[in-house]
Amino acid sequence: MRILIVHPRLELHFEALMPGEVGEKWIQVPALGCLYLREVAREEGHQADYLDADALDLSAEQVGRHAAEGRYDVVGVQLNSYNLYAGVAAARAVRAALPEAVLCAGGVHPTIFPVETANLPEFDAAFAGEAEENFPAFLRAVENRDRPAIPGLAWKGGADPGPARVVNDIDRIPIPKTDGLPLHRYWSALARSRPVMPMVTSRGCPFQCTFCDRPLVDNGLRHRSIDNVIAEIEMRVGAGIREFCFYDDTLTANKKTREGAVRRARRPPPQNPLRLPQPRGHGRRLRGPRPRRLRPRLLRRGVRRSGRPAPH
Ligand code: B12
Ligand code: SF4
Repeated sequence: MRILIVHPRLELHFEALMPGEVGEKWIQVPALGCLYLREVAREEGHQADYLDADALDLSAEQVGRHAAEGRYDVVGVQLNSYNLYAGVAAARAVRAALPEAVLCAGGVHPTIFPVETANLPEFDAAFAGEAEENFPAFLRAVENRDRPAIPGLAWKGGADPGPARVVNDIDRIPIPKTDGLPLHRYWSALARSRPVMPMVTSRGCPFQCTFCDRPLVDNGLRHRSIDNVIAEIEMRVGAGIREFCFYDDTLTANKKTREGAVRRARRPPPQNPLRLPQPRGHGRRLRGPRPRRLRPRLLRRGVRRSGRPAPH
């Protein structure tokens, strides 16, 4: 099948209430969750594409036209609460332009409201939580014109699916490729060079803060191996990526992975043939569960509040 996964353009509906600089863009990166799903769909033998309507500044109508031109069988839309209106508008435009396509939603908003999202007229199904297990199962169901009960997958008019199954060994999840991405559009006000790519070395969090949504979707803290993390860095550097933004829920939770990866990335050539720049970070982000011990160790390992990348 032909699959399209859409990261809708962010449209702020309350700009008039905010000081100008709050509405300004300070970062543009792809939606990592969508890239992971593009890769698992490809592994299942589908032709899967990712449309970064946010980075490309595409309106809902343009997304609809793109879907129709590509004659996609399934269109998935990433929905967070902050881009809900824009995501639903994009799905509506796809529905109008390509009525035969099956539409689904995933992301933080359907994770919290799976049944309500699936029952919106724009969607046929919605995913709660991580979808690397469920997206291929959903695609198989669509091919078989079936609606099996799958934990974490809400069908229109169906029951609450409960929490999703997740991949415990997250090294098994394929590393997302960057083909077809508008790399030149990815940047961050915190970075010194472009393009920038987001990355996670772990998923989940061991804590249960009451104000946070993570415990709702948390399936325990899971880490990628150092080899797997380094393989992604090497792949990205090969594609011309110059800086990374790490978006782990709790980057500082596992000392072994974190320090191991930093140590490996800092090895002098030839052990570090890519001659990666010295890793840097932002001092205030380094506060972990044991800040007094952790910070000096990370700082010794080369993580800096600021600094110049080593010359290539
Ligand atoms: C990286 C990140 C960012 C980055 C990049 C955002 C982007 N372009 O994707 C930046 C720094 C830009 C950012 C900004 C903001 N963010 Co943010 N961000 C995150 C963060 C830390 C990680 C997301 C991520 O990549 N996770 C890793 C991937 C692998 O997981 P995932 O995204 O959940 O994807 C999985 C599932 O959700 C699902 N899925 C996801 N998409 C889809 C699509 C389909 C079709 C399907 C089937 C499934 C599916 O499958 C994926 C694979 O398992 C989350 C916290 C979190 N842990 O979720 C907050 C989070 C998403 N952000 C949040 C917020 C509020 C914001 C801001 C509005 C903050 C602000 N006030 O400015 C802005 C929005 C600006 C913007 N233009 O996007 C909230 C959203 C809350 C909500 N209810 O929607 C979160 C949950 C943080 C929080 N707890 O408050 N953010
Ligand atoms: S992610 Fe942070 S805020 Fe959320 S439960 Fe974990 S430690 Fe608490």
